[in-house]
Amino acid sequence: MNGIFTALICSFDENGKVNEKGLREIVRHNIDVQKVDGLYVNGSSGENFLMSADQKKKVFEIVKDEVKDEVKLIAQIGALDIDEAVELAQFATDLGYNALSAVTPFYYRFDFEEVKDYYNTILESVDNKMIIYSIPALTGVSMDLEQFAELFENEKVIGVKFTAPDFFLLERIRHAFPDKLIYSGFDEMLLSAAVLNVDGAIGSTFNVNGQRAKQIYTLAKESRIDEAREVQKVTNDLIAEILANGLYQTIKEILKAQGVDAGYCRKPMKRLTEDKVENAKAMAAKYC
Ligand code: NAY
Repeated sequence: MNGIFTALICSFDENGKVNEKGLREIVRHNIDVQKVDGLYVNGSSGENFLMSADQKKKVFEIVKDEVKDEVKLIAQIGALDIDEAVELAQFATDLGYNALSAVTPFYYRFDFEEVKDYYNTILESVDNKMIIYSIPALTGVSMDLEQFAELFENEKVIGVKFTAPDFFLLERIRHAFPDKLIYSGFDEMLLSAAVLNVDGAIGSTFNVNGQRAKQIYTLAKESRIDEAREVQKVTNDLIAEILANGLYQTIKEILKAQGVDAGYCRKPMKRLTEDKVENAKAMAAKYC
């Protein structure tokens, strides 16, 4: 389960329906062109929190059917409706997903006991492993070292997707839990996280920049830091342009420029203006 995992973008048609052909093409592009080690399915980048449970199931099915056993698969099943989270956990497990991940429950400012109960409830219902999905900037849920330690007491909790810029905490978790898996979640900080000896990374921009992400990760593991820094610099030039243009929409337009039917985002995410579509095409020509 080590290495570079793409936080998979999903293709939707003009009406917000899952575009199966496009989704399969995105999967193939990630495996055949970006050559990533695995896929993280129905995360933020997959617009998970904008989809119905049926749509999420459809995505899990299509991706597994396309991938078979070519790369590792992590299913993000976290949901505010805990019954839905349990149902999706069982569904993805039955399909053969290698591990589950669940975002920390958000919106209602749950206390830590409630967060812990959420993970234990999901894990009691399913025979699979769990990667905590921590993304404080979007959920408002920050956990400290002691709280991660409590979650890690459950042996089925095998690691964390750490999407935060707190490298002090990241180092403390790494030091305290050498046997848990830590995935870096901010692509623009991949080199810094790799130097701290994370086990891998999960990122949205790997849909279009996976090869460079693999280079950064591998070079850092080989202590070839000067070379890794050069690749991170080009990567961050691209990420800065993507963020300024509209994150998920731009990734989709870059894919389209390469012949991948990446479709549209679901509402209320907006469409790119023509100018921004042109910007994305220029990024594809320059970086991909
Ligand atoms: C997810 O679940 O899809 C992720 O969290 C992937 C991590 C990404 N975070 C978000 C919120 O999209 O790849 C990052 C991020 O897009 C990238 O670093 C640019 O900031």
